[in-house]
Amino acid sequence: MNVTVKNEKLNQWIREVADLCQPDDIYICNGSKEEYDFMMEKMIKSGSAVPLKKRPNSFHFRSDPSDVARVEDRTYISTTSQDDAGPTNNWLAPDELKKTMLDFYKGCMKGRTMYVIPFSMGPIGSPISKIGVEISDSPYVVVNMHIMTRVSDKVMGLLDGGADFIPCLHSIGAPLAEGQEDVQWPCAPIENKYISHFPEDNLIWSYGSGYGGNALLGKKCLALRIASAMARREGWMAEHMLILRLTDPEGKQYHIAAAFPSACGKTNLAMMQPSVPGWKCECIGDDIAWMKTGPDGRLYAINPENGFFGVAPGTSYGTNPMAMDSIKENVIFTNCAVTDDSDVWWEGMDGDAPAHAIDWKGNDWTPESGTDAAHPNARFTAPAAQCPVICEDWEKPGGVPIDIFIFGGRRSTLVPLVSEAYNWDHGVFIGATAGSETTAANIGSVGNFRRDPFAMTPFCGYNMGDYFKHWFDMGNKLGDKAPRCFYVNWFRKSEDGKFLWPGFSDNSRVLKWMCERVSGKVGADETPIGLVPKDGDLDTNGLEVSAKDMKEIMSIDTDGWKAEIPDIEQHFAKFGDRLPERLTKQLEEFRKRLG
Ligand code: TSX
Ligand code: MN
Repeated sequence: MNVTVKNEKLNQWIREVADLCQPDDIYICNGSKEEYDFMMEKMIKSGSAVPLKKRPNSFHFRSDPSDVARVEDRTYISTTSQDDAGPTNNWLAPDELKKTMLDFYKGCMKGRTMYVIPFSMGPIGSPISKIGVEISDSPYVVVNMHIMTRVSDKVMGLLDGGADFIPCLHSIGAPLAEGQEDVQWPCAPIENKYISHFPEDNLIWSYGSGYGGNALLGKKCLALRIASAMARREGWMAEHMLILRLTDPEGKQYHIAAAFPSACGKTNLAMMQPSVPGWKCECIGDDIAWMKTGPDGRLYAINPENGFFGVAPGTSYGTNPMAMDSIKENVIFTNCAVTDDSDVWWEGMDGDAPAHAIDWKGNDWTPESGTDAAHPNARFTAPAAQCPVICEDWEKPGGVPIDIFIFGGRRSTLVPLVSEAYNWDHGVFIGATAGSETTAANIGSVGNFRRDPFAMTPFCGYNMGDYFKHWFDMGNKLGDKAPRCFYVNWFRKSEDGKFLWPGFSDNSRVLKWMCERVSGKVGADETPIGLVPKDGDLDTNGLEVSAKDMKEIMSIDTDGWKAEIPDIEQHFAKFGDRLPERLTKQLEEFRKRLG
């Protein structure tokens, strides 16, 4: 071991894990550039990292084809009572799950180095931040954690001073026998993978996968699943939301937090550049928001992350120029295609496909191959500070005051471009019933509609009925200082199957209307589903959408909504007696408004 650890709880945990997992070596990380370079050099030598000539200090990794995404059916919320995990989570009793996993962990780091990664989620020292320590036998995890979280000896300093931390244990589950040669991406077979959360003791145990959210435990495991459970206990919020700042032509700032399920373009919206003249948009975060009430009673948000772990396919100068400019250097790419001139490529990138590349599986690829060159879930890991439109206040310890919550999904029919909730309870109803149609990028068949309350289904660390209740409790606490709630759908289609709304930069028109609602500059029309823009209030200057299409985008299909009611009832019924009455009341009022 390279460092003496003064924090007694940490010291003891490191010893316990080392006794259990039996690594050859223990290395305590300090987050330095030297450490990053050293680890990367080792991975280049072993053949797992490929340096990219076209992008300075950037590297490409190929995962095992069986280890390419989060494994939701191997993800557990392990609470004493199954009811506390609720109907949306996989559950195993803590005793049973820990016994199973301890067997897997026994000797699982033989032949490998055990890395101890102290990290902060949120700016180091912010009152909203939390410290985690990940123990992992994956050097790929270490370099990704360097970018995605704040790994630093300053964190170790806080720990030395007695700060508490969330233990996050990770192993790829691939010990090496004496003399055994390593493979390029070691991991365990699917049936041995476990992504386990013990919210009652703020503990994360992950085994068998080296990919993304399964292995970078600060993100989905800590900042969403464990943090959501802590947030409910402590009276704050951990949400699957982007955070952005909009500034109007007079210089007035608005802060927006928005929840969308996957494949709705959350990262694109987080970095969107307005088409409306005079309006400015800056990115604070693209995935997670931690929010606490401030001294003035308003809700303040921080981005607990330090980087972007973005889906590469579909990212282009057309869809997200600010992301493209964020990934020019100092980036880790995973499961992209590598071109003959040593750059990365993926489906949906600007320009023509390369005539030849090496695909994500390491095979020769040409446009005639008929297969994906990049895996649909290929990723870039890039420092948030590299985003050209990162907000100067993105690391402000106290966060930014949220004015607006947006809920959304991908709906080809029914849901209009934008509506505003009548009040907080109606906003919670919208969040709780929102959902999205599946695309090729999701599991499940294309075009299936699935409810995904607050885009939190895969990430809520406790019973979702209690989570709805927590939203109502936050509303009570915030009172008239609560953010206003809106519902958007960028994906409505015409009868002939064309997207009606141009989306992307033109979404600024929708955000502008929200800001004008908040500042009281515009009124709204009441409809059964909520408040919608009055004629002429949605800024369509310079927009090439016909009046007929605009009408269709905003049309309210009362019969269609009535037909949704039984599905909402079934959805709510899943939560049994944990469903707050205030949601039942919202459904009743909705039914009445529909007539
Ligand atoms: O991210 C998207 N946003 C939000 C942008 C800030 N996407 C991509 C979703 C996949 C991740 C969108 N796709 C959006 C959108 O607003 N809208 C659409 C649908 C759409 C696609 C293409 C066109 C118009 C709408 N137009 C042309 O192709 C010319
Ligand atoms: Mn996400």
